[in-house]
Order: sequence, then C-alpha cells, then structure tokens
Amino acid sequence: MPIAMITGATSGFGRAAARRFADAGWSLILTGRRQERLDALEQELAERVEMLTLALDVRDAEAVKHAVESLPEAFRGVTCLLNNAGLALAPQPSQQVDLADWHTMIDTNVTGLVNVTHAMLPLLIATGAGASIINIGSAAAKWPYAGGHVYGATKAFVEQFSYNLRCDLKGTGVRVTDIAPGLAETEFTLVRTKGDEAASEALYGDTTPLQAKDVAEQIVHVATLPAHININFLEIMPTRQSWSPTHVERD
Ligand code: NDP
Ligand code: 8X3
Repeated sequence: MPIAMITGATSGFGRAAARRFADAGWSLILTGRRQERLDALEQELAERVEMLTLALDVRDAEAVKHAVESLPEAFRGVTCLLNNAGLALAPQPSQQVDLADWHTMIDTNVTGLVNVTHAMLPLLIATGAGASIINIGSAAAKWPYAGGHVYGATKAFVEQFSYNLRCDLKGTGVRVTDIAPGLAETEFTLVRTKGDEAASEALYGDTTPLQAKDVAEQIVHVATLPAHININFLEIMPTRQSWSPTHVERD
C-alpha cells in the first residue's frame, strides 16, 4: 500500500487529507503537536488502515530528523509527503504586530517545511517513480492584502522552493507540487486571531468558503496521478472569491 506522511494532521486540510487518503486505502504517518488529536485520529482510522502517529513540532529540526530516522521499516517507503503544517498570525498591519508572531510564522511555514523536506528526501528518492511532495502554499503568496505581510511572504517561499526542488529532483521520479488554496474554513482564522470565534465566524459566515475536504480531494488527486504527470502549481479558490482592484489613496 502507498504511504502518506502528513504534517499538521490534527486539524483542517491535514486531517481531511488523512481521512481521504484512508478512504483510498493508503497507509498513514500522521504528525502534529496535539497528542490528543492524534489519538482521536488513531481511534477513527486505525481499524481501516495501517497507521503511525508522531507528536512532532516541525520547527524542531533535531526532533524531525530523529523521528524520520526512527520510522519503522514498514513505514519507510513513503509515497507522498504532504507538507501542510502552517499558520498565520497577527492580522493587524505590519507596524502593529509583535515581532515574535513574524518569527513564529517563518519558523513554522518556512523552517519547519524545509526541516521535514530535508529529512524526508532520502526516503522519497528511494521510493522513486510515483513519489510526491505536496507543499501547501496559499493564494496569499501571489495576491497581496493588508495584514498578509509575513504570512504571504512565507507562502511565496513555499512556491519558489517547490519549483527549485523540482529542478533538483529531476531524474529521481519524485514530483513536487505547490497547492495554493484561497479562503477555506478550518481552524486557520481562530489561530490567526488567537481564539476570536466571532472573527472566524464573520469571515466564513456569509459566503461559501472552501471546506477542508475540498482541498483534501485535490491533494489526493495530485498524489494519485500517473507517475509521469507532475502538477507544478494548483491554486484553488471558492467560486465566490476573486480579486480586488489595487487600493488608491485619495485626498
Ligand atoms: P488549521 O489551523 O486547521 O491546521 C493547521 C495544522 O498545522 C494543525 O494540524 C496544526 O497542528 C499544524 N501545525 C501548526 N504549527 C505546527 C508546528 N509548529 N508543528 C507541527 N504542526 C503544526 O489550518 P489549515 O488546515 O487551514 O492550515 C493548513 C495549511 O494550509 C497551513 O499551511 C495554512 O497556512 C494553509 N492554508 C490555509 C488556508 C485557509 O484559508 N484555511 C488557505 C491557504 C493555505 P498542531 O497545532 O496540533 O501542531
Ligand atoms: C490563507 C488564504 O487569503 O486567507 O492562506 O490568506 S488567505
């Protein structure tokens, strides 16, 4: 059975992808920091598929390296690495944010993603044809907005890193895709606002955002394409989201 390793499997896209991969019969390595959420997923899915849960903070390079080196033999033949763990913080303008929030986004979305990728590359290259790295970027990488500051910039990193990685991996059979969702209802806004449920409900409430399972469907689609096809970039928005004109300041 193919194996998917998912970072940030405890919520949102990562959890929906775990369920969708399980529906497709894949074995799973599920990671995230919240042990109780990992336990709940184990309860839900372990009867149907082979799975392993690892409590892991992607920011901790040593812990990531150790976790990957310690994978049992049966879980080393990873077919898909889903680099999904990530977050936005500080929706305020740059001049009002805490520097610590910028650092947390960079440490998680950039450093965490490269920590996991670096540790996993030998396993994915050993799997070869049909293996894939799916990085979760964001529409915020391309479309600037007030309050997007470092978050959008981390996702621009994810996009360019995905393309550059793909260049290095030529000849190995390992594919690389950046999936860039737009507005999607998960715990993302609760995290961004540090627990403001009203803000989260207001953002998603009177429109039709993507749901986590919509993105999971695309993730599994990309991971199960024939080995000779590489989707480089896939941006997904709700039908009810599009672009705004630039802002012009007037007297
Ligand atoms: P959620 O908040 O629902 O899920 C985020 C996941 O990331 C959780 O499982 C969380 O697990 C994990 N995570 C966060 N920090 C760490 C860390 N340091 N180490 C390990 N895991 C971590 O949000 P989404 O599902 O929406 O977010 C998933 C990805 O999608 C993120 O990269 C986000 O930037 C991106 N995205 C989201 C969009 C949206 O509108 N929702 C749109 C575009 C992209 P735990 O807390 O247990 O560690
Ligand atoms: C999240 C998408 O546009 O809400 O990555 O920042 S957006």
